[in-house]
Amino acid sequence: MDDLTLPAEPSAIRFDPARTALVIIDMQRDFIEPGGFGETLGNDVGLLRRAIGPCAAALKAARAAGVMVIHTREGHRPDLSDAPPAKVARGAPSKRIGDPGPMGRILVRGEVGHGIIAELAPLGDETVIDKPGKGAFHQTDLEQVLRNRGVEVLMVCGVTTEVCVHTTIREGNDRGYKCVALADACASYFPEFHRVGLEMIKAQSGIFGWVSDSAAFVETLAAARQAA
Ligand code: TIU
Repeated sequence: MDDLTLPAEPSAIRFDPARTALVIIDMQRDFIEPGGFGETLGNDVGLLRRAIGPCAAALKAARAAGVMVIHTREGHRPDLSDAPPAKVARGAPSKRIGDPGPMGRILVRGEVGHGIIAELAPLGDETVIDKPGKGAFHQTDLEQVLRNRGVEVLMVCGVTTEVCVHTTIREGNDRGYKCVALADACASYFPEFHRVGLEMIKAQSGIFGWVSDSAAFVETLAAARQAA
């Protein structure tokens, strides 16, 4: 397929669906549902639900168009050997990483809370990246996976905008990927941080990426299918 043009800010971006990945960041129960990591930090987890529908729409469109889909999950080994003490000890959460909660141990791999929400459950042939940090490249094989598929453009969505989405876009940009945040498919516990986080990406002529939205992504892929 020829390159497509996605409406975005600060400028439209051309992308080849065969060289593009939809990267869905950390749409896990631990961040989105009560009783998980997000709530232990004192956040209103309900604010993140607004990203679910747009993520699901982008996911459906990517699957239909054969765009590579990558899901990430933040979390740690059960023995917490990969959890930096500075991360575990930080702040005054109601429960720390590894403590038992209503969805199992907080932010620990294999627990119910660590799983991706049912609405966005990965299919068997989709890549799931387990990440110990905020960025999806840190201490993972994401870069190898992308290189093996010749991926050049990352459409990034998920939670939270200014933490794991931002860190991943910054990491991807420094590695040479063109990174696009799908604005409505991202969310934050702090709506103002969401807004400003997106502004930061596209400021200075797109200092580390582009900002578009789920409808633009869906419609661009749908238009290409109709034209084919
Ligand atoms: N707390 C918060 O806003 N985010 C995280 O801890 N991780 C992710 O963003 N996934």
